[in-house]
Amino acid sequence: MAQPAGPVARHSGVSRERFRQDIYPLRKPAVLKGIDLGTCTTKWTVDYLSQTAGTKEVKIHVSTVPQMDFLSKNFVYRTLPFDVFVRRAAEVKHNEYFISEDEKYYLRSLGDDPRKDIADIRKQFPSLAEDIQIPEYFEKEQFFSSVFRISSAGLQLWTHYDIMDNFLIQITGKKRVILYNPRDAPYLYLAGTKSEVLNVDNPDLEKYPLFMKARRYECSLEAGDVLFIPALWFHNVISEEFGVGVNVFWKHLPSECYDKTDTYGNKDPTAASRAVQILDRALKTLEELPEEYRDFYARRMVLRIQEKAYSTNYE
Ligand SMILES: O=C(O)CCC(=O)C(=O)O
Repeated sequence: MAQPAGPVARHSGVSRERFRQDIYPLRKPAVLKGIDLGTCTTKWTVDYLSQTAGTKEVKIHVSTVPQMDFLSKNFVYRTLPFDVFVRRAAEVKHNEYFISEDEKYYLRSLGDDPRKDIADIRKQFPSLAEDIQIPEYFEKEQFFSSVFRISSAGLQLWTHYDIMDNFLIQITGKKRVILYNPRDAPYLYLAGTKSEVLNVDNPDLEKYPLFMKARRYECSLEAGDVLFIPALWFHNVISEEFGVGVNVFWKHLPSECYDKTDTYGNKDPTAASRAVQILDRALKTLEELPEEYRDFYARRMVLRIQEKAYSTNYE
């Protein structure tokens, strides 16, 4: 059994000004309904997408099970022309497949050279980008990336956080999104930016007993909805239908805080990475002490971190 879910606020017809003044400063997820997203909401059928974007090759995740696990890597990466990928992702059983006839597909689009280029649908998919009006509720210079998220029905993406604020714009299809407050990170059994707890609806509480302490928020996204996911909020996404999303990330910290080599937008801010390296060195230094002393000084260090670095201004 999962924790009872708290609500995610829903707002209709939110203007840029209202978002910036009333919603954004709360630093909480919110579903924005009724925003004009352009013609994509009616045009982006499977036929139109395949004909318009054509045969451009895309790297996709292919999985025999709906619950994709990044940590145990229960999926494989394959490449398909975009039109073939969209048709396959929209069907339940496949005549042509990689592993099994009911395999599931997931696209998180990338830059042309993912080591150097950032995903931007205006560059990689210009003919489709014309159809979408991205709600620019941030300054133009803050824009970081725009990413296609296209998934088979039933597919579930592991719980993770991103370091930038983002809009998950659901153009077609339905999703269920489960979110956790960044403050509940201690209960999520993290490995890097991802949680080990895959089955958030029915978690293995013997293995993950603290998971029940994580406050759960849940919302449904219908075609045309935009979910604001503030940086560091954990999210797990279940595609209830085949659907197309566009995920827009923007930098809300000064540019110099971000890792310049990060084309995905998921590397920790450079000061956080440096602090973690320093902590690792401190832990190595503590190993010079016998256990009794190591324990004593480690606890004092934890107290010092709590006193000096924890925010008091945090619900
Ligand atoms: O919609 C999805 O498939 C994943 C979305 C996501 O991870 C995000 O908005 O950061």
